[in-house]
Amino acid sequence: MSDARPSISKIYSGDLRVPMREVRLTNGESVTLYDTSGPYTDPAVSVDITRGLPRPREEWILARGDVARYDGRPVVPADDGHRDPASWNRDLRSLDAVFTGGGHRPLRASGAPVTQLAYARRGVVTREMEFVAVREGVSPEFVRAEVAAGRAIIPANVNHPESEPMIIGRNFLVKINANIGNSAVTSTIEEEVEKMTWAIRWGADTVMDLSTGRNIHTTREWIIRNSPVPIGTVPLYQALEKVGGRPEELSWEVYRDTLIEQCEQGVDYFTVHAGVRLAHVPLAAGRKTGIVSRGGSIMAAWCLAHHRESFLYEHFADICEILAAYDAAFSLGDGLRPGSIADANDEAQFAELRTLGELVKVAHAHDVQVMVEGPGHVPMHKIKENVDLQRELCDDAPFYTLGPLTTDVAPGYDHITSAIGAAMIGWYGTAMLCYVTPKEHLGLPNRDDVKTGVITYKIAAHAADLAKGHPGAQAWDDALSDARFEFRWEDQFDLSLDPDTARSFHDETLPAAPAKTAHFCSMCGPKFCSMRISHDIAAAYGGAALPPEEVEAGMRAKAEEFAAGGHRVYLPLAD
Ligand code: IRN
Ligand code: FE2
Repeated sequence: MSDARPSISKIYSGDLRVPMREVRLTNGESVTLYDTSGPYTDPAVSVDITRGLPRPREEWILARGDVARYDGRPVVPADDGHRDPASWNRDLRSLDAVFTGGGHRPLRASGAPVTQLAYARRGVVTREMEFVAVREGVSPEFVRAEVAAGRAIIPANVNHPESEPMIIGRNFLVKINANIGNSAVTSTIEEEVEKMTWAIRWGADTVMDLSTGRNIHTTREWIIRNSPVPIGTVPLYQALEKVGGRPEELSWEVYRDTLIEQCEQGVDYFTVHAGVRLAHVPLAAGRKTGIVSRGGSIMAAWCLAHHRESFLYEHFADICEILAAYDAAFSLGDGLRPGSIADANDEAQFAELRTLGELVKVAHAHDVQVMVEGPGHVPMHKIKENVDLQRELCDDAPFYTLGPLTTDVAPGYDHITSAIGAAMIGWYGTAMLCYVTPKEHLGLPNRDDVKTGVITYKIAAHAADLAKGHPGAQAWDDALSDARFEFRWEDQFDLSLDPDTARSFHDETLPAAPAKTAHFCSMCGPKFCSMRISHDIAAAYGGAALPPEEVEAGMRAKAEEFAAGGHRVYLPLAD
């Protein structure tokens, strides 16, 4: 994105300094767009990723007077490689650059829950709610009421003061999440931070760090300290690392400690696969593609190995108490989501959804914010049922889906097979869409894949916003359409989701500067540009509305002209 161009700049609205992207058009007008990119696109701020971002929320959090700082880290089990400070230092020494922004001393509730849900229910409009209201163009009271009703969540851990609050709910703009994370075939920590900043500059509203393997704690520390968007994780992945990758070795204690560790770091929301109950596992046995969720298969393996009910399910209330103390939100995992068109909407999937509905009520009873994850692979005609059922069973808690992919036959293009489903499910009311990149099912996404995934999902989310009639959504389209119709090429590029690509495609065939003001493009050429012809017609009639008789006479004359020309729509090029 050419943020250096004077036509696109970062602005801040009001006392809370809500960031926005302003596009100044060549006709003197300007358009303000939602901006997720953080301080990275503000030329006035220089970010040193080894120190972390400024902390705009810190003051708000402390002013509420209901959290306390730990004096040093409270629980560091000696047998835990990932939590032993000595091993962190070992990790740090292995890096090229050392993270100096550490010394982050975690906050925790000193009494009652410190969640946005708890405040909203007490009638308190928090700074976070005010911030979100400005971003979304709605009243703070509307935000509070939606959060209080459990219809929307503001993922905002008290230990992530670097974040710029955002809201996830069916009555707000549809959001998108980008997954990043290293794996055994690993990338460096700096590369992971870079993937996060890259994803948000193209519009990711949240980022999930799905790292496994080495340096998992340190990687996450770097990502959170440098992220202006909420960060989500799946704590089960790190817990599994701690027990050497053997699911049957997992225990509630290891999981609990991992959860606390991540709450202290500032993770804003957690995928918790508590809906995979022992009794659900056999339901997936007859499926075409079994259990495709990583977390789901880990929990299924644990349940079968011990022949016991899931410890996540049994300890769900304990998990709620932990999350309530930091205001981390739930993203209830869909461990039994269908992994193929054949398995969509089957009994395993919906049995899990019924359990998730139960768990939503438990979370709400603890004042913990909660959203619910959804599929997966679902053909178009089976999508709506998913949303209707989720809404009914989960008390309107926000739905957050992975696509869904609407067909299985296009590996290499699953950002597209899934964006079709994402646009539909977003239209039906899904609040957040988890992106799918072209590498889905094939490999780890690289930088280009991340960008393609984000842009593809911004398209799906915005298409849904338009269809839902979100106030303000269409203004962006109108501005771009006007620019297109009036041949303001630079404005068209600047207003697009991916200005760089739009500009470079145009340059491929018409690189000369004058082409940026030309009244045609290379697609139809000067003679056949429908937009230019429309202008000519308007100009021929003086550009003003004519009386009906004159219009009719004009039409007749044009018809005769057309007949005299031999009824040909496409004229051969004369030159
Ligand atoms: C989103 C909706 N359904 C699943 N997701 C995402 O899948 C979730 O947010 C997380 O990023 C990832 C978890 O994958 P597994 O462990 O369920 O495969
Ligand atoms: Fe899949």
